[in-house]
Amino acid sequence: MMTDEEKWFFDLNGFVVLRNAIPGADVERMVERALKWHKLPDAQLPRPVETYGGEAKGNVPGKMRALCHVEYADEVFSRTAMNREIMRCVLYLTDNSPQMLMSAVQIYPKGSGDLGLHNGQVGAIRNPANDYQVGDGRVFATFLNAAIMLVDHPAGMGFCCVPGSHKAYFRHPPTFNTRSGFPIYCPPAKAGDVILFTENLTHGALSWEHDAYPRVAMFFRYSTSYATWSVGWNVKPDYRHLVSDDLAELMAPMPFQGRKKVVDKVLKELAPTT
Ligand SMILES: O=C(O)CCC(=O)C(=O)O
Repeated sequence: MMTDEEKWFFDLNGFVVLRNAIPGADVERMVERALKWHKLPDAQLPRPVETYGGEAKGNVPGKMRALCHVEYADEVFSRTAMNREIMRCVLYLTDNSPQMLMSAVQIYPKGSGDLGLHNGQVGAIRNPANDYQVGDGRVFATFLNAAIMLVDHPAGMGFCCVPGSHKAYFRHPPTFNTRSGFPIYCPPAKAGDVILFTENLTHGALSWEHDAYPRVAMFFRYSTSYATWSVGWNVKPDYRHLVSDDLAELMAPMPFQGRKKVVDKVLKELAPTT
């Protein structure tokens, strides 16, 4: 379900760019929702949407604001969480055991500042909840982030990473940062492109400095179904009726044995003749 070229690129770099994966009308709708909600304090947001980290810490003028749980508040987000291009890769990389962990639409005003480098493999022992393995012609990753660019990104702004750091052994020097130049890399991206990366990749973001529009990007995080991330990030019982049965199942944890019905359904859609 990933092409040989995608597997090669993902293994080498820790990310792959799925060009033009999101329909234009959905991109426009997500931007419209994000900018509308961003004008509001948390108390006026459609429940259960809320600012990541709480309003006091996460809604600071001039800084990036992440609005979470948006898949409950508008169908465009729940549809995109199960976008077939994203699912094609997430199912493959999790060995058909996915769990949608968390959503956030993020708004970055001009001058938002850099988002510091985080994650990256260090040493030989790997955390199974954020693992990366390759062997037997396969690639396996247990924690993935689908970063959907909702506006065109000029060179040198937005998502950046250290390609290959998902397989690093040494921690980068303490002085190394987003402004260190090579090997920092900022993949060029247009609205509708998805940068799908393993969370084991060292990544961050370069300050948004565009005059014409703020940066808007949507992040969906997926793990294996048998992992957990943080308490309280599974399907919200009070809002369960706002998402489809398929998405609710994708969001639910599931033990190591067995396979989610939604996985069989998506696999069938992806390869209807098998
Ligand atoms: O802004 C980006 O492109 C990266 C965001 C990120 O790394 C995060 O939210 O953890």
